[in-house]
Amino acid sequence: MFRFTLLALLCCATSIRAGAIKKRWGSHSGEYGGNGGTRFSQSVNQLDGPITALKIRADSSRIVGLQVRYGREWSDYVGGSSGDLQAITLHPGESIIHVSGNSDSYIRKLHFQTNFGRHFSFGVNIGTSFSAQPIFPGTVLTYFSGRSGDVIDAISFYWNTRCYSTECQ
Ligand code: MMA
Repeated sequence: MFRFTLLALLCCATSIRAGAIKKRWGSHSGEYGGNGGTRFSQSVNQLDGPITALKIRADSSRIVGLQVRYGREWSDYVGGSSGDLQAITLHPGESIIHVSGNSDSYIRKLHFQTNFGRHFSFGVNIGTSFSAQPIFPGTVLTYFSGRSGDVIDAISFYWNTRCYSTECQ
């Protein structure tokens, strides 16, 4: 009986601690944009590693599409085919720490800032501006979700510690 109680205590103490650790680092910004399109989430992609590159498609008025590389693996492309595609490759150890932009019923502009002081901007100043950053110091952009159809209708940003394993650069 004593052994059982001890085991139960150990189990619960551990899970409470694990819960607290998770809560301390993860935060979420958004969703920005409208209700059109269908929902996408790259939450599973974060298991491939930290964000290492982005491809963004934009036309004269909207952010049209998005593809993200997690570690060495590209996510599915979401969005449409109009406009021009541009790519950003992050340096080893570089992460996105702030995203600002503009939105209304669509995502009009995305501006990424990294912990290496680099800035990348896509799209135009139509709609209302937003500013998204993590709550917890030292955490970074770990994945995107949102809504897409012919363009990116809406977007959310998830922030957490850069790496889940010690092997990660
Ligand atoms: C499609 C459809 C809409 C979405 C737009 C823009 C043309 O319509 O998916 O629901 O709002 O694309 O992405």
